[in-house]
Amino acid sequence: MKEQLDNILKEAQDSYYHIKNLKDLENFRIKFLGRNGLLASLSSKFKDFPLEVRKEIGQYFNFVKEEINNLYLSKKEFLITQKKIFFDLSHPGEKIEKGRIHLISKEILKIKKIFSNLGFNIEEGRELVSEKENFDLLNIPPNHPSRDLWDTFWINKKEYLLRTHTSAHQVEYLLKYKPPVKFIVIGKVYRHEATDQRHEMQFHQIEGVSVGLQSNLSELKSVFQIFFENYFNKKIEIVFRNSYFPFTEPSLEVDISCVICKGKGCSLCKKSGYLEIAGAGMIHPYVLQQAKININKYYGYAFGIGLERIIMLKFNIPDVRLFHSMDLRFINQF
Ligand code: FA5
Repeated sequence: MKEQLDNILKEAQDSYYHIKNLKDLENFRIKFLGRNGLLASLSSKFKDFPLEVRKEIGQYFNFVKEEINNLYLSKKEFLITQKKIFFDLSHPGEKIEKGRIHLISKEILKIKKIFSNLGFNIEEGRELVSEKENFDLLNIPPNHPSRDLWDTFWINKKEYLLRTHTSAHQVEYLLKYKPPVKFIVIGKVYRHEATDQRHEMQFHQIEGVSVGLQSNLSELKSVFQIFFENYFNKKIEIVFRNSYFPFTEPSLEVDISCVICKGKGCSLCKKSGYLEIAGAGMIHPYVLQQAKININKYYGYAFGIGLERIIMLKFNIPDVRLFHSMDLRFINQF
């Protein structure tokens, strides 16, 4: 029996050098290690031997089996590595998983186009802004209670912060362009707040600003109407409500009918049938003055739309946290 095992091992060692590809390797495995292979057929004869002999032969059998298995594994690793390094023209191609543009980035491109057609310049601003830009210039002085509306990620002991809203760029671009002017600032904002279906710690806003001789609330309403009809590709019911922002007077909040429950009331819209998608209003004279604009001549309106909120309504997405979840089952749907 030992001699037979030696012969099998020798034969396996010789065959090892003739294995050229994965098909040869599989034949090798079947011949020596397979269920009906050479080793398996020998093991069926063990029962004919007395117990002591059987034990000794069993050990030697295991040794030979392990040697052959090691030959098999080392050749397998070699062939796989070689296959990766050398391009085999006859081998069928491997499917490569393609990346894709994230839904948010895709929608930003469409939104930029719509506002550009409406005559707005497109800006992005910076995510890191000063306290002055995010608050003071917007009529929100230190210790003013309205600062609590925006839970802030401060940097460098309150000198800089991650912008809590894109309104932080209103004065900057008004100084840059001079009226009459229309621009949007689109990008990521950050808030140190608890998350839920409608609230994330990082999300995107679209800030719109128009300053001119006749910029007024009725123009703001028609810009909203045109924007949303173009974006959703259908007529949209928009509701304007009174609100408060220190940098607009009067101030408005803008709601759209909830698509998830079709206005019936669900957990996303807090059972109201509507989802808040933007803040807006006429720019406060204090802010216009910070931008060195003659407030006896020019008026301005501004708005800040929550980007994720409108994408949720467009694509029936029930939870804002899905956008940054890195869950490919979500991302690959769009
Ligand atoms: C503002 O941030 C104001 N800067 C908007 C503004 C601009 C008012 C210009 C007047 C003039 P508010 O905090 O309400 O307002 O946020 C605006 C929109 O961002 C909300 O209507 C909502 O759609 C979205 N939003 C607010 N917080 C979150 C959040 N945590 N997660 C996702 N979206 C949010």
